[in-house]
Amino acid sequence: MALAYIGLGSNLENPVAQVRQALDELGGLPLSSLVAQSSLYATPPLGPQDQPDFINAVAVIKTALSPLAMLDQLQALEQRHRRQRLRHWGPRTLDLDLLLYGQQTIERPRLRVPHPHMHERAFVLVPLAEVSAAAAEQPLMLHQQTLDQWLTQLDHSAIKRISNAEAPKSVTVTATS
Ligand code: PH2
Ligand code: MG
Ligand code: MG
Repeated sequence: MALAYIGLGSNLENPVAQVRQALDELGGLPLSSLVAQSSLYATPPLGPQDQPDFINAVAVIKTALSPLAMLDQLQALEQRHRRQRLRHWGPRTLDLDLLLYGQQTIERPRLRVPHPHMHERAFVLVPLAEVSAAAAEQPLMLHQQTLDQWLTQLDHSAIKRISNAEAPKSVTVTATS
């Protein structure tokens, strides 16, 4: 089993609902369970500015899926949210990025892990910092710096938390009498 960190983003067709639903769906992936989910954040668009703000979040999943099998699942989920690839960095109903997979470094045509731009993006690192404290035993390192060090170098003043982190819905606690 490995811990996989997934970045979620949406800025079309009720983004808050898209992200909430995707968090639930991630918990239902085969051979996987949702370990933690961040708050939802409203974030100004990176890239073309003539598009709505994004809702971003990060989920942590414990999984026995391989990285490429996980990528297949994420892309199938994007399709179920009627994701279309129209414009580079343009608006989308749902974007699911495999940010980290255990300690692995993956350089494949289809998949690069750690996600090559994550350390430059406050809309990824702010929610990631929230969940990594809960999920990881040691501080996360990216390119020889901790997450906190990267965060101090980024402007995250425009990143607004809009809802609190919730316990994963897939984890149900049953009271026994
Ligand atoms: N995703 C993009 C392009 N721009 N901007 C924000 N704020 N959040 C995103 O998730 C995002 C973006 C392409 O994946
Ligand atoms: Mg993305
Ligand atoms: Mg993507």
